Amino acid sequence: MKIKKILTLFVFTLVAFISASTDIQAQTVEAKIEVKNISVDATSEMVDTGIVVMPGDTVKISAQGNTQHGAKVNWTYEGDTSKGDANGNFAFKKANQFALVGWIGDRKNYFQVSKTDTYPQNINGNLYLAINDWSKHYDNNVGGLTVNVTVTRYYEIKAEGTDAKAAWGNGLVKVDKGDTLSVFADGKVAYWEGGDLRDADGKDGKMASLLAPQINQSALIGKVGDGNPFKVGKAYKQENFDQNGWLYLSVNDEITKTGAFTNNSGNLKINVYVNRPSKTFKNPIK
Ligand SMILES: [Ca+2]
Ligand SMILES: [Ca+2]
Repeated sequence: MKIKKILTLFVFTLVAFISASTDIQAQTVEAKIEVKNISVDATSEMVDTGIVVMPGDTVKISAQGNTQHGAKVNWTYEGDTSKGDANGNFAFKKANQFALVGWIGDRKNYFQVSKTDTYPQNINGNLYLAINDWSKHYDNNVGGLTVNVTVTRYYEIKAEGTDAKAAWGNGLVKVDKGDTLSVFADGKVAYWEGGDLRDADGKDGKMASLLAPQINQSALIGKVGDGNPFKVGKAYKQENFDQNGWLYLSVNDEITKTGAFTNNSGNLKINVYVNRPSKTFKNPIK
């Protein structure tokens, strides 16, 4: 009872703090980045999910499908839970045999997906996945898992001076050729503290000084790698993506005007969905 009270107070204080800071400090973003249909082939010793996990992120992983390792016995992402840690010759000794494991950046910080609620915090790195088997004995494996990863992140869109790179911020997710990318944005953007709040579709009017001069002002904009910026607005969808690269999102403010990217306010809630195309596993289960 007491703990619940303290927790409620803590959450309330946190919410109050977040809403106070969104009103006065900067353009804040709550982004949910979901990558669906990641193929973890049982023969792969390492699969890069195309997501960089940042300190403070919340990570959720779910998996479907089966794998076989020698015998015609199907294992889910939980692996063989009837035994303890795999040990012996297994690639990931402190995880169940044939279980899905993941790691952020350094492989030595691996975790078993089905046994992990809280992922390593304060680590910055690519999220990798693999299925636990004997090291260097992956070729004979059959089947694979289809994995969804969701990362929730709070950050600010902010840049000092005329730093366009900072205005675009960190890459949110790696988009590959053939992916379907959808982005939905709720919330408001203001060009300065206390300025008019506009939705992610922005306001009419283009200016040479904008981060994306060909797109209307204060709109939510995106780019993939070094590609041309495109308007995201409140809703964006592109099927069968035609380029590879990191997805960046920003608001279309005047980057050639020093200070323009430090004084914004408002709060955007952005949902990014990357749907990978279905793949056939190297050795399908017969
Ligand atoms: Ca094997
Ligand atoms: Ca501004």
